[in-house]
Amino acid sequence: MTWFRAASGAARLALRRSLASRATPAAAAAARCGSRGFHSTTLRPRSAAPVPRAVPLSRLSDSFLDGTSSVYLEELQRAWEADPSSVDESWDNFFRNFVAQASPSAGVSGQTIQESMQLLLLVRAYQVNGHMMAKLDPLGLDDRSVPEDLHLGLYGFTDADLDREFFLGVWRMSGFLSENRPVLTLREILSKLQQAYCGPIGYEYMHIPDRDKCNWLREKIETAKPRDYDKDRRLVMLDRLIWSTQFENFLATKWATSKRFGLEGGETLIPGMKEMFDRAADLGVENIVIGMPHRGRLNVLGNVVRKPLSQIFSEFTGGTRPVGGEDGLYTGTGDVKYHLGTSYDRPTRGGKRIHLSLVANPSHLEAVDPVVIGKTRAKQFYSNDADRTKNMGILIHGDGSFAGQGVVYETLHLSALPNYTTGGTIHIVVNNQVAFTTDPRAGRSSQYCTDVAKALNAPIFHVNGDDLEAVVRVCELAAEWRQTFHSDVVVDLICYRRFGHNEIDEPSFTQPKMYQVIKNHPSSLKLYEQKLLGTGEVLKEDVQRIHDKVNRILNEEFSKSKDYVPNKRDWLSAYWTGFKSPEQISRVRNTGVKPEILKRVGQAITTLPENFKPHRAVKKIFELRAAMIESGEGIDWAVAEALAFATLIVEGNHVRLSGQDVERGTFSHRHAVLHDQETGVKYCPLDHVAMNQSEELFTVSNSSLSEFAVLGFELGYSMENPNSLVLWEAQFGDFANGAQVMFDQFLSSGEAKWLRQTGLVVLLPHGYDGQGPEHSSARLERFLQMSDDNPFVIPEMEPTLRKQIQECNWQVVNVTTPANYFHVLRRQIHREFRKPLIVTAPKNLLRHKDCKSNLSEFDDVEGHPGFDKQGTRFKRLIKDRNEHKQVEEGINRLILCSGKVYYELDEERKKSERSDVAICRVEQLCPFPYDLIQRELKRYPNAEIVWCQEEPMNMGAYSYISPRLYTAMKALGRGSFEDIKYVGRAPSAATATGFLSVHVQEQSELVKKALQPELIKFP
Ligand SMILES: Cc1ncc(C[n+]2csc(CCOP(=O)(O)OP(=O)(O)O)c2C)c(N)n1
Ligand SMILES: [Mg+2]
Repeated sequence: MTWFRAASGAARLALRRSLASRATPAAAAAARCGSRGFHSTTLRPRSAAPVPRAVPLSRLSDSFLDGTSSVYLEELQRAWEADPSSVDESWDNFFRNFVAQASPSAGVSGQTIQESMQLLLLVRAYQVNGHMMAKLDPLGLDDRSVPEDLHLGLYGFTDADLDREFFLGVWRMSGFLSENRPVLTLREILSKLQQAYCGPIGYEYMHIPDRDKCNWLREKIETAKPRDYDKDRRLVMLDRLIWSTQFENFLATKWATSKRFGLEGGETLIPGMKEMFDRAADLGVENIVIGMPHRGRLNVLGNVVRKPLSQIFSEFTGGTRPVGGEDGLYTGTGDVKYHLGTSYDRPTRGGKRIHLSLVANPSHLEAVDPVVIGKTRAKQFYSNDADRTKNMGILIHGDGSFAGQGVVYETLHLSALPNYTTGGTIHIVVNNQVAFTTDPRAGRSSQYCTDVAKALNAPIFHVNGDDLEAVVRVCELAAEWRQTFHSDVVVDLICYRRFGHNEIDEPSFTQPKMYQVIKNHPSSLKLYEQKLLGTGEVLKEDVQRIHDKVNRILNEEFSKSKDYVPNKRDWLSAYWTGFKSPEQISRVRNTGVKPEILKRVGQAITTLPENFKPHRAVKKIFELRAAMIESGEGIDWAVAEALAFATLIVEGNHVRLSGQDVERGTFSHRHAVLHDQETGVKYCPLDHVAMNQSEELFTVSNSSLSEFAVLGFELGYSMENPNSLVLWEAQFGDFANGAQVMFDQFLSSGEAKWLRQTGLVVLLPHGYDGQGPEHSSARLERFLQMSDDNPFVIPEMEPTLRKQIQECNWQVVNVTTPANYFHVLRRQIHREFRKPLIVTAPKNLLRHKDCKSNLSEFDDVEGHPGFDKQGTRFKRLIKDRNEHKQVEEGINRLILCSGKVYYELDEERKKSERSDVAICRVEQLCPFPYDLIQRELKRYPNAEIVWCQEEPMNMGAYSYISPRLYTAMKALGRGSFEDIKYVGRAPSAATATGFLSVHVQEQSELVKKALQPELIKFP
């Protein structure tokens, strides 16, 4: 494994650096004083691009441009003429191209090597920096200075040279520098360069360290004539632009005071997207998953995704919340119109159909990015899209958010990871040159808002958003790139925002000059109409006819919208048919597995191939695991988890676990992937549990070091198909807050807002073992605080009528036995609805001598310990381990607790011989198991009720438990708040002490206090 991924040779890199380091004083000065709008750029000294072959660095120590070089070159040339093999092969090629081939033309014969070199550098300068002279700003406000390396003078040419002929061919180069080119005058060379690189499109691709990719682009950019669209094609583009423009106008007149975050100023986005999708469909794309922010969303929904306009208008009026009607209609709490998602089939120009889904998103800009990518990847899995050409993700961004939000970078970094790649995402930045009220110069430190994508070697196409045909050209090119190279590409659509941030905002407060210009600036539609009318190709009547048609349809749809009633649940995508909404009762199912299946898969996951050489310690672990399966005793956490995965896989489900270091496991307990110590070959036992198991059916993957994007990715993945158990594991639970937006905006509230279910499992290692404030707490309290079950109302708990979990926004568990972990994972799939599951996963219980289960607790055999009245299931509460009768009057204290503190309490109870104390484990904290808690309260009528936790009082489950426990007690006449005795750490700002000795003392004090003979004081 190398430490770098790039394919570039070190020599090429060094050459670039060598050239880049020679900034001229003028360039350096420009860099210092330049501002940072896209239109007011810094001049960065650019590197020349690579020569065909790496040249020994020693020969590159002097500049190509100074006098010594020419002496050097002349010497080289003399040596080459005497004996071509005496010089480096690259110089041999160079001389063959520039001297030998140039000789046939009389005009070229005078061309010196020095001039050839300089011309070469000039062409390179245009390839690298031509975008700096491109006419990108529709408002013409850019005050970019032309980089010095685009000036002829820098290369020693003057106007007198303009009509001299030059030969430019370079070995193995496409486009302008192709060796097959005829000779050209300098004037022609310049004009072609400017046409290619300095028109309405600015190309940035010379950062891509791949000759073939650059050549592919050069071919498209340099040699192709600007694409001439025929009349029919132009009429289609015009039609699409009219739709885009009229749609916004229509909304503006009908709802003059409503916020809609209109697209005005960037209307060419819509025809651009449509043309991109048509091209993508021609190239084999069948499914597109789209993520986008507020700006232009309604327009995209209506015109691109083809959500019925009557529905959009109805939602705009605010009248969509359905009343009565269909059984089990599922409405949630809803969201504002510019956040909703949807999906439709769209016919394409080429006569195909393409399925488009727009993912619902929160206001948090860019947060939807990884969700879209994860969903796309899941679509690829489920459609066997091995080369990833049928399913594609498209992300639309704002200029401010693309540059500012870190999740953009995190998401880009997933793009080439084997278990996260989707074969390339197309990014379109709607770059209106302002973010709310903030100018680019205050919003980013980079020249372009898209610079972040350069880190990933994505090509970037900046385009003047007023030039419809240029927009269409780059949109098509982006689709072609994606389908050819299966990697990300960026379209930077430079436009403007005609109105304020939203329609009721005043932009001139903060951008007065820009808005003076915008006021008098014609729309892109006007400009395109003028262009077409100007050529005589299209007549006024043609244009008017389209306008009339669009207006008529908009008005008809508006009339229909008044009677629009949503009559089907829109949350069910194909795979979800039959799944229940919270309003429909779902049966509780058992999760036990037949003993013979347990044995069989148990053997499969503990057996290694014969010639495989695992690490000694791992070998031992696998021997122990095999013995556990064999004896059926002492099953530990890791084996229980593997059994859950394996049994789900043999039942045909897809299982995917991702997160940092999950393959081995942060605590070296999982060993889901083993490494042969001699060959380095990997082996994943869970890949071999079902017959002919496909490679990806079980996926375990170490992720990049990201929480936000990786959790988002898995969330998106989990939403595609309910028959997949998708898990994300944090390294330690604390780190989950790096993905807080995902928890707040998506996981805890996504179903309520957008009616989309997910059964994503989040594993958050948690527990106080003295590792300090940053490795102890998963911030359980936060997840509990976001739970939406009413603390003062006991819901229906009768098993056949119970919908408690369905009605709750998610489940939070703190499980203490391997068997219970097994069942809670299996429960995620063995039910007719999906709910996120937050698991505070253990650390020291992974190897705790008492934290073991017997295989009989995993099976479905009546009479076995796991089997109770209803069969074998996840236990929401674990009773005291001593067999107690239905009523135990002799018990003086009932300790309720959750998590690993149980084992410490039990140990202390043994030591202090307190047979009058019962300890119950609340395994499922949320939703609160009222029925089981009340059962235990009744069992111990005389017991003092204690809540014991190891977290500080303001953390852990205490705040969540106490009102619910109070509600349960009150219903039984067992007292009030003051009768819930708290034992745990004192309130604290930090989650834990950093001193091990203090930790040990605190821990032993709290455990002792829970078992003290005297009554415990409140609180
Ligand atoms: C994460 C996040 N921070 C702040 C905001 C508030 N906000 C809404 S729109 C906006 C400006 C966005 O600018 P840009 O990305 O350029 O998109 P535009 O509105 O210009 O299309 C801001 C800061 C937000 N929605 N999300
Ligand atoms: Mg913007």
